[in-house]
Amino acid sequence: MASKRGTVRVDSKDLGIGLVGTGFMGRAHANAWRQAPCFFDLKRRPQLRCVAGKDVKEAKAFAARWEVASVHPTWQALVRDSSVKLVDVCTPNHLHAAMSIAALKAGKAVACEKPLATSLAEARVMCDAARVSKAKTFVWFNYRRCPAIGLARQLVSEGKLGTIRHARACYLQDWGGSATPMAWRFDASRAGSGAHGDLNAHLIDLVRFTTGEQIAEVCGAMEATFVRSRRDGAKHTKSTVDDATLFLARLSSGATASFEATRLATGNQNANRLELNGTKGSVRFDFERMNELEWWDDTLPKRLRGWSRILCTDPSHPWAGAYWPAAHLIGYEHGFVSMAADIVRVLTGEKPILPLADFEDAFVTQCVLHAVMVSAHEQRWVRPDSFA
Ligand code: SOE
Repeated sequence: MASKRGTVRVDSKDLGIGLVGTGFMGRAHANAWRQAPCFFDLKRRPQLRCVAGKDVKEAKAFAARWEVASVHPTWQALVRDSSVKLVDVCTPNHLHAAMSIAALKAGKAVACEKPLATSLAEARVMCDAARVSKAKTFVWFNYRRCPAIGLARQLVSEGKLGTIRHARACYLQDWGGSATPMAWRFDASRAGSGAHGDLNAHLIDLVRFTTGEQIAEVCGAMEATFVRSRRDGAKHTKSTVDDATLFLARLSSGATASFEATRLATGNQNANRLELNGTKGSVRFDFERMNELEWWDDTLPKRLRGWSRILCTDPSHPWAGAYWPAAHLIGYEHGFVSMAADIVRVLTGEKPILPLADFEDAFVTQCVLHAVMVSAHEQRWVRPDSFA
């Protein structure tokens, strides 16, 4: 039965979403839940029932702007709300575990921002809680849902690249210089790590997702902190995370891989790049040109070989058909919209367009993040699966 609370339409058949966090990701997710049923045919309509944030006034302003039906004074109250079927966790990393575990104990599905946790130990407890509750879990690795990344995965699984010999992944940003004031992302007690958990988590997930392989061993890891103190209002506060973390890896097939994550790559604003080189061809992706996938087909006669630039906006590309006519570009927010739609599909017994990461899957990525730290500190080869 549809009813109205203020100006917000609430229907009991809808899938009630409770959102925790009103920052950058809170906005990206609120937009996604609202847009998903407009673009995708879904069995149930996700409905943002309530929001909670660190500040009630801010949460009220957020609710008014994004048309969220109600505001809870605490995240605990939101988890107890019986209209909430899925708790969406978009908070700083140190809060992921407590919120997700409480929601799972209350029998709710959970969609948690990446990285899953600030440490391997925390991630393990979250995974255990998910296993016990049997509720569905999801982790917002949004870049999986770029149509170009989906196409890269399809080309690999169709054998178009042959055997993958080499993966090159880098995520280069430049917003973390000394002029950038203190924020939770620079505080190890709240973020866990810096560029490593924030950016390498995406890269590790993307290499695993597109190649279908695991990261068998890591070595040559190097982490660096260049900015040790940051302006924090009138004072200065210690910046306690890595600004850059780089490492090498071997995939389960034996292929080599390199990973670079930094927030100090001046001039590279959001260069999330992936290159896969195989025996029959290669692909290249750069998020700064997210609608494109470049493909080299090495099976063509030599005189015809060259990079082709595929505009991944055709209805035959994953998710693209839900949006605009071919060649009309999509943006950052569409990855979240497509992910919200795929989450609803899973919750209503349908298949997602391509697989989503759950806590179990994100735990595997967390093991790689952890192995890299061990490799950096002990200067040796480390197997991520030794922590599983
Ligand atoms: C900040 O570094 C950030 O917003 C990350 O937290 C996101 O995961 C990434 O997609 C963009 O950069």
